[in-house]
Order: sequence, then structure tokens, then C-alpha cells
Amino acid sequence: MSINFKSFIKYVEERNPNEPEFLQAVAEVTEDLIPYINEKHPTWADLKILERLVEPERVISFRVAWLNDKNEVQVNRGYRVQMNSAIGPYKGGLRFSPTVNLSILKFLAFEQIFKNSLTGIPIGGGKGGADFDPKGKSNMEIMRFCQSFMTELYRHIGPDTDVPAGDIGVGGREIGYMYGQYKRIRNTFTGVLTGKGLNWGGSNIRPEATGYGLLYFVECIYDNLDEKIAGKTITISGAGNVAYFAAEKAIHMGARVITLSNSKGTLHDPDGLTLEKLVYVATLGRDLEKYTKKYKTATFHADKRPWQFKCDIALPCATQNELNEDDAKALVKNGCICVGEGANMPSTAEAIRVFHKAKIHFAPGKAANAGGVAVSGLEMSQNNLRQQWSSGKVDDRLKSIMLNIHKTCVKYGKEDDGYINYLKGSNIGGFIKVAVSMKAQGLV
Ligand code: NDP
Ligand code: 2IT
Repeated sequence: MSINFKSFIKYVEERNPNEPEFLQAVAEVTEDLIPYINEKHPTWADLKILERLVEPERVISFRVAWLNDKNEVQVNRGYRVQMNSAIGPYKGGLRFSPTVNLSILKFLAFEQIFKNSLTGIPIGGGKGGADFDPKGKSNMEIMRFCQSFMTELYRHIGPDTDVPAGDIGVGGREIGYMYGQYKRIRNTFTGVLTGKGLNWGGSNIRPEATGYGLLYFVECIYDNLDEKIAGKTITISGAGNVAYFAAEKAIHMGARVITLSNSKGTLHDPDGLTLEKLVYVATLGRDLEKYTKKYKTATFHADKRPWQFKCDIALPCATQNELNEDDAKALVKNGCICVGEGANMPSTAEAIRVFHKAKIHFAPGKAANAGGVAVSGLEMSQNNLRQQWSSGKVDDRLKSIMLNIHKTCVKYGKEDDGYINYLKGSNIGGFIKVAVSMKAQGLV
């Protein structure tokens, strides 16, 4: 049997109406997988590996009721999408944002299958979260929400079942409140969440891992070109966990980072951020505009994204679909030669087509931002061993994982003219192990 891409997408669309982000992610992956399966593994078509892959093993949706500071009852919706456990326990972040819905969590959980497989660590794919808006909430409101959320989630997760972590709106503080509640209900101290604090089971370098890993991956791309990152101009979107540590590592590597952004707009510093300026950014919360009062050559561009500014390397590190076709064309026109995705699916399908056509070095999120989940995997290992490894050891492991992911991308993505299609390489490279494992484990 051979699979037809158009009919497959129609099938997925009919089964998942009103889920545009999920469909976008499935199309982005299966466009590469279908020709590969048809040519190399036609039996995987008979086994309906792809049809099974796009069907979550389990979707949990639940009510989260909590009290705000005015003692008013609030109701949110919580989710966990347990997508695929062929190679290990479900693993992936929790997102707290009013934009959260099933389409977004299914796309994230689907991407996570391939990303986690690429790390070489035995972890399956999952994602979860809630349509809760952490903005403007007090510390106590955040705690009450996290406790209520975990009071249902706890029964669906476990260190050998499903290990959540952070994502947008979920950082160390939220992981702490959720971990405390899990421990209180289960009366066990286990590695059920990653991104924990360093005093209670967390791993060194986990907060930094996604941003650092992104720069290690971009460094591999530049090594391959026999060039250096030092001296290059970089635009970064976002000002959260991923963006911050991407900027820090880029500055360490000698690059000139000229932008950060958030949902209010973009901060442009033509002189380039320094480590000192970055420490100042961390004190600003979401008020990036305030930076321009201290550093006079910097400007703030309300409601604008960073992609209009001339750069060599663009690192979208905020959210999905934040870089569209016009942005991609502007980047190419301005001489950008490399795009590394710190966020998950930040480039639209049309933007990716522009990058591929221009033969830009385009590193998709599932490869380039895998450092975060990779160090989460290392946190799980440390928890199982009841050890804590040094920062140096974790950082070395992170570097070698990113190098291996790059190698996998080159192996499966190198085209006849020498151009490396990192998207194709990561899709196929992440898929093979999962497909082989699904076949071996029979019909589940
Ligand atoms: P954070 O919550 O720490 O930061 C998110 C940042 O992105 C904030 O600056 C936020 O601005 C901005 N942002 C969010 N939504 C929008 C939007 N619609 N338009 C403009 N800016 C927006 O999240 P993370 O840094 O952890 O996550 C960023 C991305 O990286 C996500 O795509 C996530 O899935 C991905 N990722 C995260 C990993 C991790 O380990 N944390 C691992 C791998 C990928 P504002 O405050 O104004 O909302
Ligand atoms: O998108 C991601 O890979 C994450 N948010 C991190 C997941 C994890 O389990 O550390």
C-alpha cells in the first residue's frame, strides 16, 4: 500500500475539524514522512503507523475551579494530551495561557514525539496546560490555581507514566507549587515533574537549556559552513525563558543581539545587548519600553515584531505562527541566512517555503529547541539515581546531544545539491525510532 499526502491530510482534517494548528503540524511532518515511507518502508503504511501517530493515545480534559483574591469562584479548563509512549513515558511541558485549546496542545504534543526521539533519550510525547491567564495574578492566586490543577492532574501522571514540565506561563515557581501539591497527595518524592528547583531535585542548567541548546545547534550550522557566530547580528523574539538564555549564550559567543520582544512590541538596541543590559531586562518584567529610558539609542516599537530589522540570524523564541510569509521575505531580502526556532512552530508553512526556496539554513523547533526537554530527560536520570550532576557535566551532555541532533538532520536531510533540509532531516530522523518501536510493540 502507498500513502497519498493529499488524501491523508483530508482524512486528518475530517477527523479533527477546527484544529488548524494541529493540522499545520501534521502536514509539516507528513509531507516529508509519506514519500519516505512509500519508498523505504511500505509495510509501515499497511500497519497504519501514521494514522496511529496522529491519534493521541489519551486526551484528558478537566475542570479547574479555584478562588481568586476576592474570594470569587473561577473556572478554567485543564488538559493533558498523552500523544505517544512508544519509546518512553509521555514527556512535555504545561502551558498556561488564555490561548490554550486542544488544537494547540495536540500540535505541541505531536511535535514533541519527534523532538523527544531526536534527543536520543527514551521519552515519549505529551503536552498539557490550561486556558488560565497568569498575567496580573497575585502569587497566592497562582498557587491556588496550580494546586487545583494538580489535584486532578496527579492521577494521570507519574515518574514512569508521564512527566510534565514548563512551557509558556509555567516556570520554576509554578512547577514548585504543582510539585508540592503532587507530593502532598501521593506522599512520594519522585521525579514526576522536571524544571524543579535546585534544592529539591532540579537539574543544573535546566532553566538555561532551551536557549543554550538553540545556540549550540546554530553553532553546528555555522561550523558546517566553516564560519563563526562571533560578530554576527542576531534578532530574537520573546523575552521569556527561551529568549533570555538564547540572548545570554549568543552574547557569550560574541554575537550582537539587537532585539527582544513580547506581546506589547519589540525592543531594538542597535548597539547590541550586553550581559549587563540583559540583567537589567530581567528586572523590567513585561515593560521592555522602560529600557529605552536607560539606554538612549534603543527604541521600542509597539505592536511590531523583530523581523523587519536587518540581521544575519533570526531566532523566533516567543510562540507559534509569529513569523509569517511577509516576515520571511523581509528577512531574506535583508540578508538573513539562518533561522533557528527556539519556539515551537513559530514559522508558518508559507514562511518555511520562503526559507527553503531561498536556501536559507532553517532549523525547525523540534531540532533546535530540543535542548530543554533533553536536560529534562537528564533531570529524570539524576532523580532516578538520586544524584545531582555539576553544571559543567550537564552542559557538556547538552552540547553533545545538540551535536548529535545536528548529525541526524544532516544524515536524513542532505539534498543532492548539498543543501541541508533540516526540517526533513528532523522529521525523518525523529520518526524512525518511534515507527520501529510501534511496529515491535504490536497493535496498540
Ligand atoms: P515564557 O512564558 O517564559 O515566555 C514567553 C515569551 O513569549 C514572553 O516574552 C511572551 O510575551 C512572548 N509571547 C507569548 N505569546 C506571544 C504572542 N502571541 N505574541 C508576542 N509575544 C508572545 O515561555 P518560554 O520562553 O518558556 O516559551 C517560549 C516558546 O518556546 C514557546 O513556543 C514554547 O513552547 C517554546 N519552548 C519552551 C521550552 C522551555 O523549556 N521553556 C522548550 C522548548 C520550546 P508576553 O509576556 O507579553 O506574553
Ligand atoms: O516544548 C518543549 O520541549 C518544552 N516545553 C519542554 C518540555 C520538557 O519536558 O522539558
